[in-house]
Amino acid sequence: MPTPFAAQIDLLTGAIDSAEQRVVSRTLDDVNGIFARECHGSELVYEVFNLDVPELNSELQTCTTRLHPGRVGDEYYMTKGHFHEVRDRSEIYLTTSGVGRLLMATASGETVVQEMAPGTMNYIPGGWAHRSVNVGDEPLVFFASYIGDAGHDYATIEKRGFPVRVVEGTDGPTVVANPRYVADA
Ligand code: S6P
Ligand code: ZN
Repeated sequence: MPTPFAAQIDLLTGAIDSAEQRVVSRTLDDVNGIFARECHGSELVYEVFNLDVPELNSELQTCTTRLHPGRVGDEYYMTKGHFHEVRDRSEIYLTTSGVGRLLMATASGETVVQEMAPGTMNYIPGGWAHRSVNVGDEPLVFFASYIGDAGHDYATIEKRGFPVRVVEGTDGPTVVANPRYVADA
């Protein structure tokens, strides 16, 4: 059981001033396969700063994500996206810097796309896969908190993709159907 703790979060960068954190960095090589086009290289796409707590449903995991600006073809940089391993575990996001879109989809393909901007809180109910997309020119930074035993299922999204993609259109970010999406059998 953790004891009470506090941490300072830099709202512009997502950096957390704690020694007790686990940092996950994803490069273009790491996210190859999530975009319509292939991508390769050591350029950073995003980083996640995790303040780990025990993986119990009585605890709350807390972390920040810094998603860099950029595109692969006409698709904006985005996270891998996942369902929670324990499907009914919910999560909240609070954007602190930058602009983005939050894609959410159920296993049956129901899809919701929400805006992410400083001060926006997005509630992700259990059972909804989630992926964030940076549609701006600055890093998209958000704070997330989720039920401690949620875990992450990346394999389902790797196999099926998301029902929609966010591409740069003539009028800015545009949500389009993903022709490669594989619906639940
Ligand atoms: C964790 C939460 C976020 C993501 C992070 C990176 O449940 O949803 O902290 O882990 O934004 O995305 P992904 O899909 O690579 O984990
Ligand atoms: Zn999550």
